[in-house]
Amino acid sequence: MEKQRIKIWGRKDSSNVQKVLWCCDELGIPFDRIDIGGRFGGNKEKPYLAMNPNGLVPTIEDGTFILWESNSIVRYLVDRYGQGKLLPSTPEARADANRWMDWQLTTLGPAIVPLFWGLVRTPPEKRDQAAMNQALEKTNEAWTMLEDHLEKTKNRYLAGNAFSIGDIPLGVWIYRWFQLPIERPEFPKLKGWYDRLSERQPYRTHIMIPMT
Ligand SMILES: N[C@@H](CCC(=O)N[C@@H](CS)C(=O)NCC(=O)O)C(=O)O
Repeated sequence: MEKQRIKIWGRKDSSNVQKVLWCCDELGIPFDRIDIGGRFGGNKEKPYLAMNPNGLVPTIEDGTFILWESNSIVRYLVDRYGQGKLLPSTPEARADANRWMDWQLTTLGPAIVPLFWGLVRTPPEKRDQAAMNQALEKTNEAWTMLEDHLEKTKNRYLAGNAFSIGDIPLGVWIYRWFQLPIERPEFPKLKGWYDRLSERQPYRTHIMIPMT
């Protein structure tokens, strides 16, 4: 499938936009990105809502095709342009990759986002310490599950020994986790996985940027 330029709507410091940017770079998909959301605004205005009724970023336009929901976008890009790249080769490993993508949305995300907001986007005097303690506990529990998975399987990446689509949503958050000014338990397997991701240029370009 020939790669045409796609349009990505969303600010580059959004974790969900970053998944899409990282994926595009891994697959060599050319794109134009438009700043929207956060301090740029625009995402609650009619023209944007007509594309994405959630009023959240990211949204992509690929020709006449419009899509929102970051993990669905990543799956679409791999399906359309990946030619097998980033997709594990067996149904079991593909299911594993999908499972960790879903788990980021259902479990790790809801645990870590309040912690991130408290520490990075809220001035110290306005922080809800009790809520942050609870978020830290839940986040530690979630990462422990992933640490155990890597320990048990001896996988180098989340869905096998090759980097795949399954690494993208959680890979965005492992960088943020290691940057947060907190005391962290020892997670040697997660650290090894994070170090491997850090060797990838697209990861360094789109994910390892200052947190704002
Ligand atoms: N489930 C959605 C969540 C999207 C989302 O929450 N985006 C955040 C940024 S990470 C957003 O648009 N926040 C409002 C804003 O940036 O103005 C997805 O994965 O795409």
